[in-house]
Amino acid sequence: MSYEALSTHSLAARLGSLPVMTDRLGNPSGWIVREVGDGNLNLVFIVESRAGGVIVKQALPYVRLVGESWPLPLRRSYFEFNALVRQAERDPGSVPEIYHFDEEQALVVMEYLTSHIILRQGLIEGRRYYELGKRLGLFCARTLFGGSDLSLPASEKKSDLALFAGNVELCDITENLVFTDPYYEAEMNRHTDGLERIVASLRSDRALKIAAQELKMAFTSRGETMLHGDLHTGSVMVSETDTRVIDPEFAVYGPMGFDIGMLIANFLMASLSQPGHGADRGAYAEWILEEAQIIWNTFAEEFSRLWRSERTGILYPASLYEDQGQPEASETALSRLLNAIWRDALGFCGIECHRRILGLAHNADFELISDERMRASCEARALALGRDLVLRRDDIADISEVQRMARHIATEEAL
Ligand code: SR1
Ligand code: MG
Repeated sequence: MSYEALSTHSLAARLGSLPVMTDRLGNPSGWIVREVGDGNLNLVFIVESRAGGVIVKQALPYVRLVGESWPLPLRRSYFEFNALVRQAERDPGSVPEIYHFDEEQALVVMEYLTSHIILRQGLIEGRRYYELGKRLGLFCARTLFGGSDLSLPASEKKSDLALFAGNVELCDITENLVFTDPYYEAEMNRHTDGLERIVASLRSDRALKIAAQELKMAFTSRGETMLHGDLHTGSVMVSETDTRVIDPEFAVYGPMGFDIGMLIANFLMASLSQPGHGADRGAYAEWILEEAQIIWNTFAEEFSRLWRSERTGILYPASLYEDQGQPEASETALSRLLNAIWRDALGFCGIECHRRILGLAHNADFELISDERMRASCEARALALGRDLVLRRDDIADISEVQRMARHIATEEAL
């Protein structure tokens, strides 16, 4: 059967003969099907029975957020499936278990995380999660190291670079929506009333627009590792004790700092949005900043551990350093690489703050603030922080300095 989008009515009949479904759910007559997709692109079904539950995620041939006027290839589910398989290998337990992939129907059947919710929702509700920053820092280190020439045999890295280079249309979304559209009056952009003066100032900021394109060039041309490609707090599911990363359909080879910069940006925005969710959220906003610090510090620690113990790829071979009795040279090389990732991450972090406020795809962290003046005020702070992060990325020493910058801006009236 050629591709056809599933519906709550058709799903049991269409998937009812798949052993991966019946083994877990029993007879299709007992299945209860709900469509719960709240992302920008796909259909997501929860299928449950007395015996258990699974998630069925299916790509639509267009951008769900916009409609059929914006076609999008189904093969993004192929890239998502391939990325999930690799992430599971490189960081076991970090992603949902995959039960089945159907390329023609662009669907993946995977583990239903019954006690998890989307992290962004939890952060809006003011909830704290056990070892959140640590788990995400580990994921970034293990997947970014594991997909690179520091770890993979050269032939495997090159074939994966080629495989994910086919994810052209999703890259095109990032290239336009993240790096370019926020910085001019692109058709699909929108922003909160009250930000006009700041928006005009950012869009006429020559240094910022040059930096944004420098970062875009890094994204398009530096195939250093397999990226998740869309690592924000809506791509993370959490329970009280567990953290999983989902939705790597934007996976592509790119610069190591991209995922971690995007992720930290979403923590900074979550923190700066807290005044809009309650006058008593000061301590909670600080907790989010602490978790952002843990993300980076855990990333750097785990990346260093992998460098020292699992550096099996073609880059920085031990034959040049440790085997020559020069372990300190290896440490210097590691430190220089972490510094370069840090600077890139700061740049991507700042750009992400801008695009979520000025572009098409906004964050619920801000969107759910109903008082427009309050929303504009929180967003203005994130825009100012984003600009500083991009333009001062070569001078910001460490994540503690980013925390200080965020704390300071949270006390300012940026509107
Ligand atoms: C048209 S898609 C808009 C955004 O949604 C996805 O989650 C990505 O972040 C993309 O940029
Ligand atoms: Mg997504």
